[in-house]
Amino acid sequence: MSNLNETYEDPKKLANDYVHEVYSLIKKRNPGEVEFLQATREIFDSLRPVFSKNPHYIRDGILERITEPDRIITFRVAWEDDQGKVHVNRGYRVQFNSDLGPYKGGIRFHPSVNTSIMKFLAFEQIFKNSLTGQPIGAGKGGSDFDPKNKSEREIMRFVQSFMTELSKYIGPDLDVPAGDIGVGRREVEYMSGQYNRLHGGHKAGVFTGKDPNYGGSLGRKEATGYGTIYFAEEMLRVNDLSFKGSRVIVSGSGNVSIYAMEKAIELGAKVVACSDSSGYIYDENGINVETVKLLKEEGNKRIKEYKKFHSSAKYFDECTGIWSINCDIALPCATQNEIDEAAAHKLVNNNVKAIAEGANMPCTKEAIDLFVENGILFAPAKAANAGGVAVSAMEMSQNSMRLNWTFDEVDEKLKQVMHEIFQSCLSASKEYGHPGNLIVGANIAGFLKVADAMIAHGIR
Ligand code: NDP
Ligand code: 2IT
Repeated sequence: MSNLNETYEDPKKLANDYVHEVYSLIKKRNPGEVEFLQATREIFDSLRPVFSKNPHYIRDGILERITEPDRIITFRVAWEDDQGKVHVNRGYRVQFNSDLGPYKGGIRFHPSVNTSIMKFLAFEQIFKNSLTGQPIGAGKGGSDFDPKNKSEREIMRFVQSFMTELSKYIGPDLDVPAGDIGVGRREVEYMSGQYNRLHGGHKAGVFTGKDPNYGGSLGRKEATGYGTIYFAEEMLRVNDLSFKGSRVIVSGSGNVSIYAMEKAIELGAKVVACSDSSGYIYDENGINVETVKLLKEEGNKRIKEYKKFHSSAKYFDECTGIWSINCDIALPCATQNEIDEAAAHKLVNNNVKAIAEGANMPCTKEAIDLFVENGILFAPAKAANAGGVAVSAMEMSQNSMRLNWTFDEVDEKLKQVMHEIFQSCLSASKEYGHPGNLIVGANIAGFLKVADAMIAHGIR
């Protein structure tokens, strides 16, 4: 910044000018990348007090550097369907930051995938992975491939083609992918199989989220959902609340949603609704998670079919209607921007007490502002859903050590990690003048560790 010395007298103005200047710069540099700009803006807004207190970050151009990925790899993925017709999708891997360890983050297969979505997810991952306290950098990848209505063999052929290209850029000490939307254990195993085929034999620790029978960690499948509930329970506890006896709604019915529901119910909550991208089910008697697992984990079915098993359940077309249901705690666990201002108004009017983000950036800025204005407890994604990647890092450790921890050992470590993340968010929120605001706390605590590592590693 040109005026660093002149404005040093007024640290608040200096910080505001810096944030404003860099945000304008990245808006110009990343035109049309709506989700990426949304994610950066939220972080920038939180970091003002950090720059007022520590102007050396400004001199070191920390925001300009942290918002520019190390590299972005995009590639053609051609594959053949069961009828012999050739299709072309685009593959991505954003290797955003490696100051704390190898690039680490999931792979998403969804038709909406584009550069902006990949970059927002990889950018969020920098701060999330930093918060876990584990030695992992940040990345994200995926494709605009739509796994819906594809045969198992088509999915396998697509993944093999995707990995044939991506395999050149990943490895146990370089970049370690995992799952995300549309990518579960089956797809991770196909990726792993193709990687090993290309590398002349088994290489441990290239992927996480593997099958526990073949090098995966017990507890990884449950980790994101359980971790979200452990984090939310900590937040509720310090406010004299708890899951016990509360009404909960959970969007989505995939990996994160299923295990968030399971743990919330175990802690005494009643989950009354969940959804998929077509619609939602509502059951005043409480959702039966085993049925959801049967439909979604084993059956690849739509949530609509839940009604066939439970006559007390009602199905509604249009998934966003779920936010109009009366609840104490809402857990958005499906996708980005699923709670907009209108949905947030409905939740607030129904006296929601707490929100915990299982998905990545599921609430728009307007929705978050409304929750904060109304004093609703808010657990932000990069802290609340960090349990998934934290257990991924544990899977990497187990692979390196050539040994396996039990489910209970992993679950205990997950609880401890979520506790520590909660404590560091809370104490950063206090230290930087926003006591109890976990959004600010998570952004600052996640930022400080990685920013200091970047400075220690020199100007790059
Ligand atoms: P899954 O693919 O297992 O499940 C996704 C669920 O969300 C499905 O029910 C899906 O419905 C629904 N969904 C997806 N896209 C949309 C959309 N555009 N509108 C409405 N509903 C949608 O993914 P995960 O459970 O793994 O991921 C869910 C969220 O959690 C994502 O934001 C992901 O980035 C985040 N996350 C995941 C982690 C993990 O370990 N898996 C870790 C941390 C965060 P349908 O089947 O109809 O598409
Ligand atoms: O968003 C995420 O944190 C994930 N999809 C999990 C990443 C991982 O490497 O386990």
